[in-house]
Amino acid sequence: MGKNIVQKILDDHIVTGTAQAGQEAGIKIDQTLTQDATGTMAYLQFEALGFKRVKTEVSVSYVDHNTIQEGFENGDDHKYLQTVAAKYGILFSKPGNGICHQVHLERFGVPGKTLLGSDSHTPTGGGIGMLAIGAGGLDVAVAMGGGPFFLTYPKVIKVELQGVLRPWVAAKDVILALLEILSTKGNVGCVVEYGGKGVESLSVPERATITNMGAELGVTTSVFPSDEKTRVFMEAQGRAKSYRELKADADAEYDRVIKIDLSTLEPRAACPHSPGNIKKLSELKGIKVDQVLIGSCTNASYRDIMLVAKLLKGKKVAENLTLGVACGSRQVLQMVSANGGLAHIIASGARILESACGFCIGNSVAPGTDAVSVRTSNRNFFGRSGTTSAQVYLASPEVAVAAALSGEMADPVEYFKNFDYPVIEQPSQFTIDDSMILPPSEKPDQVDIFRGPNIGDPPVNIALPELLKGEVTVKVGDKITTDHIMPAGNRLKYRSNIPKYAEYVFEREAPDFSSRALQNKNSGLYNFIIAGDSYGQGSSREHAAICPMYLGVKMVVACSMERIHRANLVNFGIIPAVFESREDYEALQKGDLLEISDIRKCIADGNAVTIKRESDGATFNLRVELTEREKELVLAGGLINATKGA
Ligand code: MIC
Ligand code: SF4
Repeated sequence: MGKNIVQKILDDHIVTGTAQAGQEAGIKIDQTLTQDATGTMAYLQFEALGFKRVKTEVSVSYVDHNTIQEGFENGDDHKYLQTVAAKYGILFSKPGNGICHQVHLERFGVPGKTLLGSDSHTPTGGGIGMLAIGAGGLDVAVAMGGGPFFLTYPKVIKVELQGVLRPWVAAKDVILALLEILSTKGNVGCVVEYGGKGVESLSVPERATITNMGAELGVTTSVFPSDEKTRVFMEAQGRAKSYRELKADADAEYDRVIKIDLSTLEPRAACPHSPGNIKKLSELKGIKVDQVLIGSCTNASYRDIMLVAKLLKGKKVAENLTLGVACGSRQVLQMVSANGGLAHIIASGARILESACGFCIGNSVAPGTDAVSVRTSNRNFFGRSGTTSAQVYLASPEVAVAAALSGEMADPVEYFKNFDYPVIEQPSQFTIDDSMILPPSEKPDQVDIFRGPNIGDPPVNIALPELLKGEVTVKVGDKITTDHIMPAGNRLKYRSNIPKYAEYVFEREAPDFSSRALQNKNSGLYNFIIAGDSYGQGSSREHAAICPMYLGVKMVVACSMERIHRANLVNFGIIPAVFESREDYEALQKGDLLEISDIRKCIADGNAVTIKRESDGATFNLRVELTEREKELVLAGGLINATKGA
């Protein structure tokens, strides 16, 4: 039987485990990327694990998230990251060089290779035919040290693309259409592989928009074939030598096939407050818009920004609204400034924002009270923009410009009907200037690592006790994202200071959580988090596990859980348990005192776990499905303890 692309790459990289869907497999990682908001902790862990040099083919440390730098903390983190990179053999992409995923695609992505990144949108690399996976920083630290990355050998969903997109319908509409079909939950353990004739019409940056936002499906990653379009892109990036063709065998099999006819798609938007809440623009037109933001790792390629420039040329942004534009990388910014595109954007009345994450993570340009914001980014979780009452819609650059010019939601097909759709040709040669990517030091022994006062040691956990007794310190609903658990925005600067950052766990959901949990911890009780379906959606931030661990959380019990967050919990010694029935979830309440008398034995034996509620003696059955490797981590109190033999 032939192989699909996912199987080909995985089978080339598997070093341990079983190549069978649902089983755990360990794979070799060729490349890693980190960004500054997750990277500081990842490198602190790399150091704590005692590694002396990265063993990957390429490891890059990007600075793109915390670039507002209110106070000394982020600047210090950047310096720490730069010195660590110089010492341990890592390339360092300076702030201003662009967003990690965009820069990595341009300068480092190689078809057929594996990429592990401490950011959930690492699957952007699937646009160039990589198997690119997002993970917690600790998993990336292990991979940098040469250890395997463990994942569930996936089921593969083929998305068969037919036809060609109509003018004004964009790559973003393809992924929004897929989100409409698959939704944001229930896809754990799957990879999406694109195929079909329709693939040929999509450029690498368009494919990358699709694989980037595939993260919102909750799949492990998404991947496109590597073909002539890939070759042309790599050649234009001066990297033709790294190109290789990659396609599925004709008789490859898939677990599911979904067909999308590109020529029938209409412009869409994800409505507040979920990337899965999709509506067609025809249903949204007329909604007044206060803010339009174009940028992020999803839609800020040369193609996207040039399209925006051409659409804005000679026009003015509507009076009632603010438009902000951020190029995804310095390469894009250099090119659109050299060819005059930037001048049209400036002349239209747009604000030019830094080539960084910026607005996407809510650390700048927060909308006003009740404001409607249309963005080309990938997440519109409640409060993520920095304003809880804001209504954030996610859409293509085409939709964003139609809104910016008209002042309201407008279907670009209709709005631009008297305008020729600008075809943006891929340049035969992109501007190549890697001067903001610093190579590691040639004299690593002489590099002193800089540590500012905000940088603490990674917190130490204790091994799992035999008697687990504690309080339900918080009970949350369905689809709780890591943005709900561990807010980013203006709290981001505390990423390297766990005791301080831990004060903000569930800041909006349960403002008393942190103090209550700490009080329990100090009086010898543990904390339980009770949650509904799809707990831990969204980002890879391991702080959503580290900070609860620091506060004495030993178990999360949810109706279901997302992949990266579940792995992060295990890495930090928190048991990821699942309710046998939804009624049990309904029955447990905040404040309940719970007890498991023989938890170590249950975990070690792989038995079902039963919790007893102290007040009435009621019992609740839980499933704790852990591999032998994961059991060891949970029993030891996390990966660092297990590695050090604690
Ligand atoms: C995000 O888009 O949510 C982030 C910020 O990039 C996160 C990483 C982080 O929290 O630092 C992600 O996607 O993993
Ligand atoms: Fe940055 Fe936003 Fe992309 Fe996350 S989703 S990497 S915050 S641009």
